[in-house]
Amino acid sequence: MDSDGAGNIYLANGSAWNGNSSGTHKFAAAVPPAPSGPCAFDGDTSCNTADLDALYAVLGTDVPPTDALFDLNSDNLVDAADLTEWLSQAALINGHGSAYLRGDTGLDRDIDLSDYNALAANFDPNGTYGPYLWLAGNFDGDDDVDLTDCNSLAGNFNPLGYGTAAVPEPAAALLALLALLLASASGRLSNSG
Ligand SMILES: [Ca+2]
Ligand SMILES: [Ca+2]
Ligand SMILES: [Ca+2]
Ligand SMILES: [Ca+2]
Repeated sequence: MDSDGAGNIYLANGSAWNGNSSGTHKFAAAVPPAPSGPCAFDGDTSCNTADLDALYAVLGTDVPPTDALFDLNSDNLVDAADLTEWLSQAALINGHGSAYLRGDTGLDRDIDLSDYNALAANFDPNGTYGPYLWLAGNFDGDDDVDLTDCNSLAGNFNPLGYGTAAVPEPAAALLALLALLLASASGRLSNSG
């Protein structure tokens, strides 16, 4: 038996396995398919911020020359729309029922003080010390961490976690109840006025 550099295995003529007289049998190497999809941006199969880092490196480019792998919405551009698509597809692949949200620096399904602190530590509206990655609080893939990024985080702020099941946390349930009470109270006021 012999093998070559490509991983193919050859069974030499005359061995017990040999079924013909033409020479050698070649067993083709099983070539694993190249990883594809949103998790493969950085060359592995897990969906995490490393893929976003790779996406940011080619954001604002055309396909081709950029690899079509990054063009998740197939419009021959790699831009913010593909980032949005990644957040949706990657969350699904990781078993979540809704997309990751801008503001969640570590993709841990909450947007809390630690996310805010990451953004605050890197706040740099002119991008002087950039470019910045997703983990640093740059949620739109440009070179800065500015008010746009801050507004994304503030708008999605949810320390209890987002996209969770329908059973609300006690605190969230309390807030929802308060909102209902306020709404019905103001409804009564406007009806009586
Ligand atoms: Ca990956
Ligand atoms: Ca695209
Ligand atoms: Ca988070
Ligand atoms: Ca930004």
